[in-house]
Amino acid sequence: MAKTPKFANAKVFAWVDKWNKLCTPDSIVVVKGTKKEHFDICEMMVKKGQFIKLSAKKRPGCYLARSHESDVARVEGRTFICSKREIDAGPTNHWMDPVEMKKKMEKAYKGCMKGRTMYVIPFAMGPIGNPITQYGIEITDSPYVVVNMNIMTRTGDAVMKHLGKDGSFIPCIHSVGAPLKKGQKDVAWPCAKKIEDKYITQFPEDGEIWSFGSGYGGNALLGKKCFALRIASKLAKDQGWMAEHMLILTLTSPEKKQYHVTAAFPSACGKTNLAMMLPKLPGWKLQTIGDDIAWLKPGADGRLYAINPENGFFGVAPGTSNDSNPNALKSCKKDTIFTNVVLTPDGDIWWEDMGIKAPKEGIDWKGNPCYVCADDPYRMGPKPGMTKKEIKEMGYVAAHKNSRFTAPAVNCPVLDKDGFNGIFKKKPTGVPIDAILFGGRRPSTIPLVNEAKSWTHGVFMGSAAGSEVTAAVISDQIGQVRRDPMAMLPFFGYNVCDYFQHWLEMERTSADATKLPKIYFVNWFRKTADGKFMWPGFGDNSRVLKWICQRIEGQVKANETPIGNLPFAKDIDLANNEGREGFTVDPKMLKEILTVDVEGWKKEIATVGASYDEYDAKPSKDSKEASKTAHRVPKALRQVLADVTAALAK
Ligand code: GTP
Ligand code: SPV
Ligand code: MN
Repeated sequence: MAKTPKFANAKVFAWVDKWNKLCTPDSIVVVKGTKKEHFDICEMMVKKGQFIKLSAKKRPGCYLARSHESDVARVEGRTFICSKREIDAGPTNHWMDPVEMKKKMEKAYKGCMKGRTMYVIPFAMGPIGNPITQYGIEITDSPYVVVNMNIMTRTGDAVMKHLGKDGSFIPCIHSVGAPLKKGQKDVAWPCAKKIEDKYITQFPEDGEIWSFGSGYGGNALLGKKCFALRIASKLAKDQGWMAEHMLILTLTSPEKKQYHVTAAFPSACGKTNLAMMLPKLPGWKLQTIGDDIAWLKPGADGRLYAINPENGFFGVAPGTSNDSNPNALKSCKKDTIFTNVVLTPDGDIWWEDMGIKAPKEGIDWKGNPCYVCADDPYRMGPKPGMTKKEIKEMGYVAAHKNSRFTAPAVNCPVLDKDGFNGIFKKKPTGVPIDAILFGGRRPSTIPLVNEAKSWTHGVFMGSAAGSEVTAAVISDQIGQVRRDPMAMLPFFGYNVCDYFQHWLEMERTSADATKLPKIYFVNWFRKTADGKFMWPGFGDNSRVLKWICQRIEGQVKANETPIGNLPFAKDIDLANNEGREGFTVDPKMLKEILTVDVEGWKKEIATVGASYDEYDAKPSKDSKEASKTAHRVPKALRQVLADVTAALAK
């Protein structure tokens, strides 16, 4: 049995000792967070066949991993919020009694690290020492998780030192759930293969995260969704701040005025892209602070101040090209881990819609050979000489739809270094937010941009968000529209109704509510009847950001409609509207996506009402305990719903 190492911090010792005894690893390594240690682990994984080292010339410091076919995305069906009372997890979460869940999971953890090394990762969510930053200790038996955590969070000695003798942290335990017998050879991607053997469990009241059976993304990199969203959203509610699934960007106008914008879009709906977008509009400059998560705290001046708790980007690979997101491509030029993309013969990587011609031959995400398509040099198929149509009909892709790159934020050429380090005007406050955007993937009905008439109306817009389900989650509903309030559906750490109420409270408790950000709803994804995007998106989205800045400054009028304030088409700046087909704005389409589709909206609002009914306390054994107002959709939001319904009927 491995001996538990000494730690200055008694709580860290107790956490590691507990799991050492239960999981019985062969050895224990405490992660120091040095470059050498990081690359030593990567090279060890190369030797074990778990990583492929990419060309030192084309992708220095880069590696490719291929996951098991059962382990390619978040598993929402196996994600649990284990509060004492079911009603506190709410109707959108899977729940189990925490005592029962711990008993059940402890059985699974028993001996689960046999034949493996247990890594102890001290990590920070946020710049070390920043007043908003929080800390964690993740125990894992996955070296893949260690090197990904090294990129996605700040790890190692500096964190341990900051924790000192009695600093607090969120304790996290993770195992791939695949112990090795004596002499048994490891596989390329160990995990529990059956979905029902995987558990992603949050204990919001204990502030603990227990994950078992998966090695992929948010299931295993526990600082990300489990901590920075599920656990943090509960902390934030209790302490009066917000933990949101939002990018943060800095926008500078030609007049050199700076704006900070956050945007909450569901998984694989455009956060990374907007966060590092290259504006098409001349004179506008955009810089990145974060691409997935924002922690926002109210300031004494009434404004909301935000930091990015992360240290890297876990970005969707397919679709990332020089046309769509050149800064993301540059971010993964070095020191990046790629998962489930295509390996090319020259030791580089490739994916669908990378804007680069496919190699003649490659290895697809499953490790099988793949070949350039006969009639489209930008596609690959599983057999030589296949046509685009044949490949499409098979539903074949060479890079998995949720294949990802894990890239260090410092690689991003447009990183706002001050903002990224939580600094504004030389103080560690985070950046003051001017606008909050909500959005989703909506082929119909939802206009390009819609401004909320008030904070409450904005909260309503967020609560009413819907989006097509994407490959970021293992689901049989991919492509169908589902309600995804504030893009947080999979990430609420508590009851969704109480979360809505918390958003409303931010206005009530603000030192100056007139300074709160203005709220907008955007939709880059409207489609024509024959399935073509009506708006070019990407760099052209700068045109919408400019309109938002002009609204903040009171420089343009808006079309006041029953659903909110829409731009007049003439106010969307079409400067530099040149480029390839599909990458320019069609003024006729622009008119259409700025018009209220009254019949579509009537249906939309009815669906929102139905979702509210579902959120209202479902009968559970706690229902009697629940008061009449808690755990119910706030009256103020029901009122907006009624007002919009009435206005549409006129
Ligand atoms: P998560 O990391 O899962 O939270 O996703 P995300 O919100 O960061 O999504 P991301 O920016 O990676 O975009 C996902 C997919 O949407 C990619 O394939 C993009 O090419 C595509 N996409 C992003 N922005 C736009 C846009 O403005 N228009 C269109 N048509 N597609 C977009
Ligand atoms: C998402 O699904 O929203 C992601 C990817 O950002 S994961 O980290 O796997 O949750
Ligand atoms: Mn995300």
